[in-house]
Amino acid sequence: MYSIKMRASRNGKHISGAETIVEREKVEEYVLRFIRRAFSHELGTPDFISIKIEEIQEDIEYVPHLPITTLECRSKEEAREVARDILKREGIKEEVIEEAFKIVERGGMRGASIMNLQGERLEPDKERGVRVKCISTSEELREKILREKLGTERTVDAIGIATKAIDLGVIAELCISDNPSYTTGYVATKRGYFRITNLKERGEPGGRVFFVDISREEKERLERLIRDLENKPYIIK
Ligand code: PML
Repeated sequence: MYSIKMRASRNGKHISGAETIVEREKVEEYVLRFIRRAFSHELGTPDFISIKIEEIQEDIEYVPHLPITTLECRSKEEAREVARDILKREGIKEEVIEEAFKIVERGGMRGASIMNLQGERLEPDKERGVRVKCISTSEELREKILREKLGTERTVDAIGIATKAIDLGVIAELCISDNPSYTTGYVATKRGYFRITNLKERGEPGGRVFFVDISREEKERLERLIRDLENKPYIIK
């Protein structure tokens, strides 16, 4: 199996990224798909595209996807209330949730913030955050999501990230797209992947926060989690 990673930027500013894990026969097809994706992003036309192809040496984890539910909300206020309720059910306190909303509202991070149940940010690089990599949504799951209208192409990527993070012990994820016109976000927990419409207004920034039960002192646990989020290969079925 091969990992393919794409990132595109303009004047050094990130525009889009994508990755997958595929069999040798699918490599060319995905490289083409990723190049097309890089050139059709609403944030602009890239002046730099990097494509990295690597053979995967480690064992791959095959994990079933979190069940997908869409919760239709009429306003950002209603959507945020829905998100809060799901997070509170996992034992995350109101004030910690508000800290997480501040991070996504500020935007500008390429990766995720990692926040513990005390509301402390644990990611070593607060500008960049932690990038969940080495992950692929199976072709069957992609087709099912699109055919049954469970979500969009963005859901296909995000369900991979969310399922991997929860499988690695993350309690919950809050995600709002950094794509200006994509206002559907989600909260993921072990109970499922809850798409929430209107989680932001058009044009607002976005970001990701992983909630974890790890204290500041547990450095080894944190390092292991970050290493696995970044490098452990997963295929989501
Ligand atoms: C992003 O990567 O832009 C975030 C994706 C959010 C997907 C929400 C959905 O399932 O529609």
